[in-house]
Amino acid sequence: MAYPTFHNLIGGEWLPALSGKTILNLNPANHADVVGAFPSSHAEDVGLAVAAAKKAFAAWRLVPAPKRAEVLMRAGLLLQQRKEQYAHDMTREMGKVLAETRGDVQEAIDEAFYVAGEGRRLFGQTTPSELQNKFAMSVRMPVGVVGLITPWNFPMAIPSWKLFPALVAGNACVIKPATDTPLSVYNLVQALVDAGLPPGVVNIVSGSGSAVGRSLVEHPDVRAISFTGSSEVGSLVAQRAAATFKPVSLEMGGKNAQIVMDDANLELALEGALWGSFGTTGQRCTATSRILLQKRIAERFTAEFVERAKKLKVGDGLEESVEVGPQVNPSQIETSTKYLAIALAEGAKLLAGGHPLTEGAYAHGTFFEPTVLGGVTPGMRIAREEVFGPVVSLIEFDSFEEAIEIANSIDYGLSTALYTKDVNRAFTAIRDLEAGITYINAPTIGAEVHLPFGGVKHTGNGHREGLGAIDFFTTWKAVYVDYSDKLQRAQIDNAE
Ligand code: UN1
Repeated sequence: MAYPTFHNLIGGEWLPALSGKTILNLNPANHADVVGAFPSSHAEDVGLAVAAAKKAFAAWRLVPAPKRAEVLMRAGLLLQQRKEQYAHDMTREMGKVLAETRGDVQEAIDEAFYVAGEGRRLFGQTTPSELQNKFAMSVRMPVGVVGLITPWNFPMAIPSWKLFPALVAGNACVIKPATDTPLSVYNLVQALVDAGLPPGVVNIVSGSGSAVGRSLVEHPDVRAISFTGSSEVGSLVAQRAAATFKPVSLEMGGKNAQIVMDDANLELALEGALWGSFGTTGQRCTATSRILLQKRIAERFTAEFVERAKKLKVGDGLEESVEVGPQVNPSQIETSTKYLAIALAEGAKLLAGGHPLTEGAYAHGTFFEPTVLGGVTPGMRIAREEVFGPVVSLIEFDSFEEAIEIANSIDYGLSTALYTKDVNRAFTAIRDLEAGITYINAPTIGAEVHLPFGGVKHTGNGHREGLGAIDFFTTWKAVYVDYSDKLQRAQIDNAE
């Protein structure tokens, strides 16, 4: 079957990788469907892109921020017009169902409109000087050329969380899309280009993490790196970036718990658990992967949850009736399979699913049954390590305090959810859950773009996307204007 070939975007020109090599982007629901061939780039391509970005930065940083914001606003409007096409492209390359890929494009639209408003804020502070006739203020400056390394699970939304704030702040970008889902980044950047973004302000270099990602992280002219991916790779990114003192924003794994108290609205908790666990085929950093059940309702909840999980329709995300799409690639299936074996060996009980689907309509894709494990205890690896697939563990507890302790007993701290009608417990959980995000009576997924997104412990390194991204993509400058017409020595001339 014929398929299109895509090039890198460098300085406004579409160029093949210098290696001449490409990587095929396959539809995970049907590997015979090739979405396209994308460049397999290396350090030399990154070098060209960084040089182009550096050149473009010189002019872009001088464009008034409200004007920069207008480009984002126009890009958001174009994304609205193209939403259906881009969602379709995304389902083809990533697998998640159309309702969700529409949501992913919508999140990029939301981000464009949210961040466009920032063009007329980018607030600094004014503050009194300790000296007479002296004015003191702080202003935000762009960082320079920034490197963006983005994941496959939110192929457009997460790139938009990085690109748009970086751009409104006046930075130039080199983005490396995930090798599984580059087309959505091309679509996002195409909207920016069509909205009037000057050449070189955003450059795309496609290829592997070990070649392109690493070169970006190590390049001396790249001033900051924003990365979303696994904690394992994030740690390497941070270590390598340290050599050139680059600030790094890391958004990584999760092992997110939904706690269900015995006073909860059980129907609501069931719907939330099902959506949180199996939405995006469990491939969200915020996916529910532990459901903590208070003993009195555990049996009832488990029976109903298992029944509903078994009924979920798995298939090609392009079919509107499908509820759970494929996993993105064979290696994700291997991870799900591996963790299932580990869990069973540790004594967990398989209550639903548990197998890759390989027959009939599933034969050419990477499908895994929605899987529920019971009898899981907090010390088991399945209760502590990220699977990033449709595999969820049920853990029982006695008291609220025990639930909080179990929820906090892991290395990750991204998202948490509590289902209860008890307002005192809700606020106690908000205070005590060690996580960047806490939901009350809502699932662990569903973050909105204008709130801070990120986590604690091994989930991140303290930065936040959404509200917080501008902090990462700007650097503070302190400005003193002395209008006294004489030398005023701080800490000396004004000391009594
Ligand atoms: C992710 O979990 O990988 O919060 C990103 C959500 C989405 C973004 C999720 N808005 O569910």
